Amino acid sequence: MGIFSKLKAAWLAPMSFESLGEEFYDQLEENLILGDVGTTVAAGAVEELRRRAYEGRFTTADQVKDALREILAKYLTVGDASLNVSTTPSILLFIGVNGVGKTTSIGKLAARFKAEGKKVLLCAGDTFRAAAADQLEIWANRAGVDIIRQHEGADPGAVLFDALQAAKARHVDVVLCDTAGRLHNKQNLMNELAKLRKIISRECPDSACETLLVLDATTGQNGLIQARQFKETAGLTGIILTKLDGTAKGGIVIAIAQELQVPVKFVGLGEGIDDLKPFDAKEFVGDLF
Ligand SMILES: Nc1nc2c(ncn2[C@@H]2O[C@H](COP(=O)(O)OP(=O)(O)OP(=O)(O)O)[C@@H](O)[C@H]2O)c(=O)[nH]1
Ligand SMILES: [Mg+2]
Repeated sequence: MGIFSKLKAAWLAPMSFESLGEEFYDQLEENLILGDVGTTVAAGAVEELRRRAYEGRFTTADQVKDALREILAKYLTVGDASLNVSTTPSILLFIGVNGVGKTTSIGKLAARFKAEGKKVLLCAGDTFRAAAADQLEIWANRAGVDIIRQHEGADPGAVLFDALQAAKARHVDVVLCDTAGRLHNKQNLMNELAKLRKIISRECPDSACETLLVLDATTGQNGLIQARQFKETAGLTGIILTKLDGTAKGGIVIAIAQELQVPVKFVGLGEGIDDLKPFDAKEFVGDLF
């Protein structure tokens, strides 16, 4: 259900746009909070809307909606929303809790880079289950790209090391590194991610490196807690928001962008190889309505 579905009545009611009623602002703020954008953004957005209304800028409900879209989109516009793959190799590390869509997003991005004519290498850094590397290998075949994998239980750092050496030797453009899903509050598992980051900066000091948090759009407030923890231990350069094809709207990324200043870079819209799109803040916010 969209953030504003409950507000329909308020939109349709005859309004005096010089002073949209207090009840409208209260409902709007409450619905923004229910939509997981966070209390800071909810209060800030309502405040800004109120200021514009006071300035007499609205004569139709559509203008109010447009203004709200624009205000919310501004909160989402932080940093650079494109992936930095400017060096050869460039390294993308995918992290996040279990089942959010890390491996699937890697498969989709691999196909995308391949279509752009880039040489792609996948790194099976999830050695926790043998099936994890198998799953990544299926994606490698689908996308028509190479993969570096080892046996189940191998040190993820060793697999990454191998992949980086191979990338340099084979003049690979982009290395996409999978990791095992982990809970953000399991410190030993989180430390492993910091170790992976160190290996990348040691082996490829001049490479562009992105650490991408994969986030399931159905995650509510817990998404912010996850993002804080992953940012603190592994650093984050971007977010991939998956499962936006469902009913979930993923409003939590507005709270994350506002608090952590981490941009959303791609969105997942299904399980297929083509179901990944660069993030568009205006479109995303429009879909909240
Ligand atoms: N509908 C939908 N399903 C998705 C999307 N992305 C991933 N999935 C599905 O979510 C499930 C989990 O995806 P994985 O890619 O295995 O997730 P993961 O983060 O690698 O999981 P772990 O390695 O177990 O932590 C699979 O069934 C995917 O097909 C998406 O954008 N939309
Ligand atoms: Mg996986």
